[in-house]
Amino acid sequence: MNNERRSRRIKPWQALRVGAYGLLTALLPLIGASRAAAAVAERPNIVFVMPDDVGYGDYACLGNPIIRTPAANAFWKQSVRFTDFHVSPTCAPTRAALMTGRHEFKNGVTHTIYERERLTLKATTIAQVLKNAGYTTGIFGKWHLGDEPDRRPDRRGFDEMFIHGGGGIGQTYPGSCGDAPGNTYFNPAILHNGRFEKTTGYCTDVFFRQALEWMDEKRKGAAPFFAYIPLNAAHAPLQVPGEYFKRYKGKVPDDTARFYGMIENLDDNFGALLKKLKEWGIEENTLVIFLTDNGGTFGVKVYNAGMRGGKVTPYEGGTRVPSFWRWPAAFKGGVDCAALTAHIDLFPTLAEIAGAKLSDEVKRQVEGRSLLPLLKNPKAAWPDRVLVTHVGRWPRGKAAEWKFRNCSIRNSRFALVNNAELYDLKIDPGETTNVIEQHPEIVARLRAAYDEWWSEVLPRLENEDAIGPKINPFKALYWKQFGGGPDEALLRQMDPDPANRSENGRPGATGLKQKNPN
Ligand SMILES: [Ca+2]
Repeated sequence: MNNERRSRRIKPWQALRVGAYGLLTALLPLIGASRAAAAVAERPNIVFVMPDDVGYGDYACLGNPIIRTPAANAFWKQSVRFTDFHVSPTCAPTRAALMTGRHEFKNGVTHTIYERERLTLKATTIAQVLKNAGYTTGIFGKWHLGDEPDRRPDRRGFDEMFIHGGGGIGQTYPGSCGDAPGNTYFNPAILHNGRFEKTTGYCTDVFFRQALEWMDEKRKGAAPFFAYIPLNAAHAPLQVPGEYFKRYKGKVPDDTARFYGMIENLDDNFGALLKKLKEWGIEENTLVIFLTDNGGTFGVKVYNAGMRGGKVTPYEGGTRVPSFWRWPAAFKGGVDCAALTAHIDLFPTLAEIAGAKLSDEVKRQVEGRSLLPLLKNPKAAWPDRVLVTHVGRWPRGKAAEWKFRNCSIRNSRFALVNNAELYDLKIDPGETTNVIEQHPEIVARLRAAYDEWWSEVLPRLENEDAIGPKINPFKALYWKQFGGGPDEALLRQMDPDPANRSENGRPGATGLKQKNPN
């Protein structure tokens, strides 16, 4: 066999190992029949941990002077850290982009409630791709891409499903988006593969415990596993074990103290997970990804890493998040990568690592790029690109009028915000000085790209006029299992009739309002 033919036969995951196991990889073609098995065994497990509503400024390793995040700090030291990594400004949109490799609007996701959080059934998820490539897949925590039976993760590529409903534990919104009745962050009822379990403990502890039990079982099997652990913490309501709140009480405002406590609790769980991977002897060949799902919230007023804005804004503070990647067997950690990267890159990265064969349709779906070249060499060539952010959340039927409201379009140097403000991020990362007059050519280019993008997405907003069921599906399922039903007030709260909504998109005529519908 000549070298050319041999190199064509090396699978992507084998090629990755050349650095660490060059000799082994070189010998693989000589091993004959066992070669294929050896190659498959080398594919890593994948563990993807994503806190909710935690920003770039909420980690000690990223400059926060108050919070304690020892596990994240240690992990940061071992990881490739993307320092210009962007997600969407809110929860469901980011999740839609992560699961599909394309902008959330192309998946019909333009909000976090009112059926506009539902991921189009036409999309293929990364879980489906990994499953088809031989992985076993599990989700533990917050899905937030549709609560109806055909929208849930067990129908979107996850073998194991352990989730709350809606965008958060205890939520109730009109239509389909809502959690089991009466749930709080302590002892919540969680949907486990189609039946509710009444759990014991704090929500974050519960999700990690379940994920670890599942990983412990799956690590003994032949297939590599994909464990997706999107926590609902530290999203509001700020319910936190008292001992964690006490650690920050008096040092920062009370709401931030609760928020920091939730993050430290999550960090303790993350540390315990990393310790388990080591104990189990699978640390070397497990890819662990840690990122957050939108910009900062209750910590922004204390420390925001020099950025402008937070969650639900189109500025840097709304979308730039921590993004740490560790896979000891394949690439070195302890380095920053400054390339402009994003949530849409996760899908193609994992697909390549898994050696998945993508259909032409799925290839057309994916807009992101594989991060593998950067993970192996953070200074690898990375052609400049344009990324679009739009906060969405327009009142029903107003999409066309919202084209230039709460949006930004950026390349690696400039961000054009709301079609009226241009920031030179290289010299002004805090977006303080509008330089739109100084760079007419840049503005023209970004505007043209935005126009093209908008005309492409507008016809694909399939959820805009959707009307959900009268009862939240999670609640209906819960009552079916345990008995009970809604009272009048809850019925009004779940009423999907758009006439009962106020113009700003919050429940109107019902008089029942909730904060932070994200
Ligand atoms: Ca969020």
